[in-house]
Amino acid sequence: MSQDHDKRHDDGLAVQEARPKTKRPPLFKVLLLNDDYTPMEFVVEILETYFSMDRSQATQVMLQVHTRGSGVCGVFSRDVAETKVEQVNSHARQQQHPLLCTMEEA
Ligand code: TYC
Repeated sequence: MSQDHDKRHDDGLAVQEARPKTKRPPLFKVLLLNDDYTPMEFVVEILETYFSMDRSQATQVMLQVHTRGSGVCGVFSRDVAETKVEQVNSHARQQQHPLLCTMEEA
């Protein structure tokens, strides 16, 4: 029998177990983009409805998008971010607003 794996003839070396190589799944920022036509009130309602913001938070984020060009609605797992983007864009299109929602890795 090989002595390499025989614990009775162990040479005293401790062997470090390999760390399980798991990576935390990436997170995604969901962003709203500014445009010249979507009414401010519609954007505020989007932020309340799909991102659970109260009116004052929603108004702040809407104004950030309006003045800076874009703003973060929230940070989510890939699946949740994709669903929010889809829901917001489809709702905006139904109401014939050009509002764009997008996502990027956080
Ligand atoms: N710029 C738009 C307006 O003046 C308002 C607006 C805000 C549009 C945020 C899009 O994501 C947006 N009516």
